[in-house]
Amino acid sequence: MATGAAHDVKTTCPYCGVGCGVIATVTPDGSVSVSGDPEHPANFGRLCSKGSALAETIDLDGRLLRPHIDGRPADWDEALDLVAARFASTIAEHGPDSVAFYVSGQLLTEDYYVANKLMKGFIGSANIDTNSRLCMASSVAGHRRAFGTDTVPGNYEDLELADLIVLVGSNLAWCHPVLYQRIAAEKERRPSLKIVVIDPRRTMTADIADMHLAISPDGDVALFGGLLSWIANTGALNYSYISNFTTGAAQALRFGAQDLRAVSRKCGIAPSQLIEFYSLFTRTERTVTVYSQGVNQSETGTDKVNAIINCHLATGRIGKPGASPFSVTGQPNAMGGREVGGMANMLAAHMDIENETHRARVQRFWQAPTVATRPGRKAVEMFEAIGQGHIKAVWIAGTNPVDSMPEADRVRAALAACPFVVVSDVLADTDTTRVAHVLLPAAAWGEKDGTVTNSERRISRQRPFLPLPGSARPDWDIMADVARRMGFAEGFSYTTAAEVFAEHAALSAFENDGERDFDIGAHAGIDAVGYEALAPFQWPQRRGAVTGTERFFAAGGFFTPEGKGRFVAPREARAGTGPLARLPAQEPTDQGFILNTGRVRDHWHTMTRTGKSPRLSQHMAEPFVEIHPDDAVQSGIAEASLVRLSKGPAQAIARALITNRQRRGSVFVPMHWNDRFASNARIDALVDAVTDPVSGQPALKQARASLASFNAAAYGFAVVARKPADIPADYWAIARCTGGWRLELAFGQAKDDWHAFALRLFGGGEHVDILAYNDVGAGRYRIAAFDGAALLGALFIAPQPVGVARGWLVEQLATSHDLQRQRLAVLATRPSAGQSDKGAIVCSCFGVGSNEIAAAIASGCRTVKAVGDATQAGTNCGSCRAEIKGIIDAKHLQAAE
Ligand SMILES: Nc1nc2c(c(=O)[nH]1)N[C@H]1C(S)=C(S)[C@@H](COP(=O)(O)OP(=O)(O)OC[C@H]3O[C@@H](n4cnc5c(=O)[nH]c(N)nc54)[C@H](O)[C@@H]3O)O[C@H]1N2
Ligand SMILES: Nc1nc2c(c(=O)[nH]1)N[C@H]1C(S)=C(S)[C@@H](COP(=O)(O)OP(=O)(O)OC[C@H]3O[C@@H](n4cnc5c(=O)[nH]c(N)nc54)[C@H](O)[C@@H]3O)O[C@H]1N2
Ligand code: SF4
Ligand SMILES: [Mo]
Repeated sequence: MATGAAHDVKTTCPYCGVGCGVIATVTPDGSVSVSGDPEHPANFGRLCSKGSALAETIDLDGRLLRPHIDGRPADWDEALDLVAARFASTIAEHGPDSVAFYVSGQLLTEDYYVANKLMKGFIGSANIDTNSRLCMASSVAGHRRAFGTDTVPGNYEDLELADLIVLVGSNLAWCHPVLYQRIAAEKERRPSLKIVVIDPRRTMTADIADMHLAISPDGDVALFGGLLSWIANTGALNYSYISNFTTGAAQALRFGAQDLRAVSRKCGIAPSQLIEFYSLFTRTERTVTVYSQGVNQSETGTDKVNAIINCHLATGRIGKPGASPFSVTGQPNAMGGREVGGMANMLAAHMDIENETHRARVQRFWQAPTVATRPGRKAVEMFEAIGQGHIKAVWIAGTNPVDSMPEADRVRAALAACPFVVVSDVLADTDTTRVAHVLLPAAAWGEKDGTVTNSERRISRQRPFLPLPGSARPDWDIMADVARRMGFAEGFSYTTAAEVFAEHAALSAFENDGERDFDIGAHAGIDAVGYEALAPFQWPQRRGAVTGTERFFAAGGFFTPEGKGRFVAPREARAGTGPLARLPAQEPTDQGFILNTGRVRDHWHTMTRTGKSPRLSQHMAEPFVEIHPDDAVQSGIAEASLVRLSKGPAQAIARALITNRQRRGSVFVPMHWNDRFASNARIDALVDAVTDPVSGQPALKQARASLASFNAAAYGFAVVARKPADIPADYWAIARCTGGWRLELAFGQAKDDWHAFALRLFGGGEHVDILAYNDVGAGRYRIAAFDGAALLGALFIAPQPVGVARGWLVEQLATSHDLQRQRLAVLATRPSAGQSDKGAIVCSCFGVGSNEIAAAIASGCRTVKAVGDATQAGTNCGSCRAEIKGIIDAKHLQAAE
């Protein structure tokens, strides 16, 4: 690496499917900083809170640096020989379908390509599935039904060109923040741009919306069926588009034909609001409908996708500037995984496993000994088959199914009982690595080299800027090495990621005369130099093409056999049971609450990376459950108390967050917390593995759970400089902060000796100075321990949820306490003169808390910009601007009352 001067490397953010360009600047002393790439067409320089904090997540703390076999370090030869031998012997004894790969939309295209080639072409099974099954499967299935292939017709630019953006089941403000910022900026520039949010919860995304439709869970098929009727009844059908380019309109329209009151009852939205939305949609030619997991993760996910696409086909609003349906991808390479056919029911390069011509073509191209002839097991079925002993060897790469799969306890038990489990990960200790026989250290973001494809089909390079640590290797390289050891040397002789990419590009163009949408033949002969320089581009980019085709289907050209786009009526209609014979999930209380799950702004999935960042860990520091105030009263749950959620034997404990942003009868729990960060918060243990019959995607948003107050005799809050080895509390949640960790605690029974508990928690040595205060009668106890001027730990115990200045206490870990007065202030949690408690962190970039924002508002700031000028909050990445606006609005409401 260059010495002397800092150098910049252009790469792509490893988090969400927006796919922002990032510039990593490496200084001669090895420190790294990141900024947005102003030239990248996804973000034009912007980054969200997670992207901005990337440099905080690349340290080697907790990294897996060597292969391990049964818990002991091993070298690569031993580990890979074992993997190859066990896979080969299992296949020899039980056939190719007795093994499986479970991979991830966070792998790079090159990794994914090699894994898929090995399983489908050389092992001869299609038992390779991916966490994209939990994420994009319904969108893929819906696209294939309507378009004949898995194509996203539009571009990000369409969001700026639209006059109406409908966001369905998408919390864009938190989950695709840079797209949200692009929309927010356009809305500010052009207030006539209308935004409608359709979500059972009033999320932060709803804060820029002109209309929020608080739909009942799974009411989407009815809502968009009703819209289709409305379009027809008000003369808004685009007859020429329908007759020239589509089929199936009549049947879909028959399904949609229902009166408004029936629709209203099914989707829980008042007729007047429906009319308002339907008229707005009908009269606005430039409409983009963006959808995400509130659509995909449902038992009716594929029908929801088609119900949305039907409305766009009916109005001819597809693939036109500012007018398209738009499924946004979650993971950085969900789209790339689809291109290589990394799912159990796909082949490669958008070819179909059921199609004999396609199979023969792929086999010929790969010169493979075999090719899988039928779809393999989809994620939920795959783990069932592992549990039943049908699959006897599994390789998991880049995903953490013990936390993220529905019925997660069964998944854990299945893996624990499986004869041979291989896990490739970047971390040594996750809930999934704990059940592995062989652990393989993978190269992480910043170290690995390859490509990813974002939501608008744009392929960008991830480039390394850090050396490979320990003996870590890139995923494609590990997979290819195992393939060679299994006797498939000729198909897997790659020495660089560029070679893999060149082959993938060549396959996309192989015998493709326009029959297949995915074609990047322009890059088929790419060499190392070209690959290094590869600038972001959109597919398709056929051989000889200079730029990609920007949009699909404005003038037909679908990939179905008849070349037409298909309207698809939902399955109730197809089954002849009439419109929505089965009602969508309503809110009955006898079966418990509807358990809706999803994401928070500053955490990523199972927190393996964002959990390392003090900045990102302050926004939401523990698992929570959002409950409507009336439901809280009925269930006897008080604000900030703890709630026990249960479903059968599975339980989780989370903090009550009582809010009228939540619907009655539904609760929302984030998916992120797990055994590494909380005592009892793996929410997927409570989620049933109910799947959409077409896509196999689990209904992760419509589980059920019962709620009860968790009766704690004592609550605690602590800050500690060193991470405790164990935390003997009935409830705990731990979060990183600058200088240490913060902990929330609760106990079914108060302890007799809090002092001993505290010292165990702090890991205190002999020369520790202790200040303590004990009010036995009131059940209050406080202790602070200092090692010289450094705070080693402080613990606060109370019979109710502890009310202390958390933000201020956290800062004390990084503060010097030379004077007794300063130490006493910690014990009293009383900021001394000139200091104050920031409150809960809202702006993670500048560490600005809610109290500081409230103070700015009290001193006269009336707009997000004014608060930003006064406090800096919201002036870097902008991810918190919706929350700042929320605080301003709430203060105004208070003032008006
Ligand atoms: N901060 C952050 N960003 C992320 C991720 C992350 O972990 N953290 N993960 C990335 C990934 S992989 C993904 S897939 C995306 C997901 O991005 P999103 O889909 O935007 O996120 P979710 O929070 O899973 O769910 C979106 C919304 O669906 C709503 N919903 C639930 N049920 C229904 C319903 O029946 N109908 C409708 N219309 N809405 C419903 C929920 O209330 C929720 O607000 O985010 C990506 N971005
Ligand atoms: N209840 C509920 N469950 C859900 C969801 C929900 O909304 N609700 N959402 C679902 C969705 S959409 C998704 S996408 C999944 C996500 O769920 P997971 O994929 O299980 O979550 P991650 O935490 O992203 O797991 C990624 C793992 O890969 C490791 N890793 C990171 N980089 C690399 C690499 O380069 N190579 C290798 N080999 N490993 C790497 C990380 O350390 C981590 O252990 O969760 C699903 N589960
Ligand atoms: S929006 Fe944020 S998380 Fe998503 S790619 Fe951009 S910087 Fe990364
Ligand atoms: Mo996802």
